[in-house]
Amino acid sequence: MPKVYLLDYVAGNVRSLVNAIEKVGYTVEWIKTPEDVEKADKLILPGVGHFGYCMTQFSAAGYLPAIRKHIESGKPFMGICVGLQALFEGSSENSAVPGLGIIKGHLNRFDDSSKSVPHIGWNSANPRDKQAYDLRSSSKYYYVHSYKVPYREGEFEGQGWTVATARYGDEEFVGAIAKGNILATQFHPEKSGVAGLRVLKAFLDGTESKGVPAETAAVKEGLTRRVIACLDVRTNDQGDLVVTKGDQYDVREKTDGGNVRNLGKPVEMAKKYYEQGADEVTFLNITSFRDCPLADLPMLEILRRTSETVFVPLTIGGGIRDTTDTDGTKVSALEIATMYFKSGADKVSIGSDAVTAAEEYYANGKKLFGNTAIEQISRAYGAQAVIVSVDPKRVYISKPTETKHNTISTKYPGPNSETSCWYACTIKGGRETRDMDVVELVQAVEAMGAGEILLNCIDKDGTNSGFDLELIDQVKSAVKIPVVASSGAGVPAHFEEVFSKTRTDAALGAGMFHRGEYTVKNVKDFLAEKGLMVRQFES
Ligand code: 1PR
Repeated sequence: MPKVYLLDYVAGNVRSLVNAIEKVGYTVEWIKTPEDVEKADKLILPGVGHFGYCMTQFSAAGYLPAIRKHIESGKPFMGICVGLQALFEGSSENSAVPGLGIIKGHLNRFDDSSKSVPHIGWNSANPRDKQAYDLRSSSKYYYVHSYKVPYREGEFEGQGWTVATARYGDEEFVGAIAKGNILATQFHPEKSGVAGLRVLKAFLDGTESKGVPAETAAVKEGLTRRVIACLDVRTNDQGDLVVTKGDQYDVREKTDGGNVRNLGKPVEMAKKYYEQGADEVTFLNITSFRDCPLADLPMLEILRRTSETVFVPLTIGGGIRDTTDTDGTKVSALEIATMYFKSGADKVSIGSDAVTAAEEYYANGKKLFGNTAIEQISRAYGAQAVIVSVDPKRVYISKPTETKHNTISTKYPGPNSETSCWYACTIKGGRETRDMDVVELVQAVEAMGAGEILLNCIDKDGTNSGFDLELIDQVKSAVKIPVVASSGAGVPAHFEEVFSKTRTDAALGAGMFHRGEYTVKNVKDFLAEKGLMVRQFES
């Protein structure tokens, strides 16, 4: 198989990029020193995280002259995400550190006054005047970033570049840019399903579609409504790893001897949801692994196998905290997250440990410690790689002054006709309730560097009665980072309701998909019928 060279400098999920490259018929050779760059015919520079950190790493390791020489020699070069950003002159993410300056222009941060930042999800890469590398205006691609290259008509075209654009709110930015031997994408082709694999293949095969005019069809640019399939995974009483699903977190059958509900096999189900058009797949390991040697963590194998066939972002949650291995060795949350990233995860989700960290944050007068799992993983892999999974439940009160917590007035009165409530955070899968409300938690974890909130709701979980819109409204107004609404989806109309009535950034379903009542495609078709923009699966 022909080879492509990848620069091995990043902490990040390069596993999915390797899988994607192999899927389109190439093998990967790692570049470990600047001298290795000369060996490369085709070179890919992947990148996640912080612009300043990446550029400083390249520079300190002596890569910048070698990369520049490779590009100037006319050999094929592809930059992905921060790999695109590196080609520009600089970024306001760290103005002190220069970029390669191969393209004239600077990056700046998305305006977060009216939308969530980071920009996470599926958006266009719409070729403006010329086609390039099989980028299609009808396709959607997966983005995750806070800084962007603003697009101004003609600016880059004037320098001889071909540009494909996307729009987030009222900001138009560069999604991909190409000239001669160079292709750079702000989106992740390795996480963009078939559309992304096509772009990767066109680059590797050298089919850049020079000069062919772009399709003229009108394109609706913008972030699509993100639909996520979630698989709660645990070992059942027979010792098999199964996908399960609870009712308000109780995963045991009411009959059948109270066995753990077995709804199928994790890898197969993840693939099925990918092919139905799921925009992301989330695995939550709801069984503690305390008694299992870390090297044998069952989710590692599930991620390895899933990432070979599922080319959308994968999240893994459960047990991500500092811990002690069965042989007594201390293992940090960062090391556990690293094992997951190396096995194919793109994001990790932290539950119980986030609540403990938030309690310490407030006890410390809202000062950051710097060493919590969230901070460590966010520093090493970027905020976009850290999700905090919240498991709140309603606490009714007769009047708001009765509590110090952030309350809401509710349309759904409590057992004693109470019209006020607050949402208490829980840990250990809802088994223990803490004296912390959901607003306090999400604001603390945002300050620590979490990139997204997975907002479950114990009262709604498994009820098929729709999302808790009041909870979602309260959390959305408390943070700038994206929020994924979870718990309660029973029919496609519940997704339409949560997208139209709240400002949620994504919505997640579990039981309705696992029980085969609806497919992800049913949900997307319904949203499309109602005029909401979605990405459909491309085969
Ligand atoms: O605390 O960091 O070890 O993480 C444990 C993780 O496992 C947390 O993310 C926690 O939410 C999850 N978890 C723990 N116990 C359960 C359980 O169900 N017994 N599952 C559990 C949480 C909730 C959702 C579910 C939605 C949608 N699952 O993810 O998928 O509620 O369901 P629906 O659409 O069927 O209503 P840590």
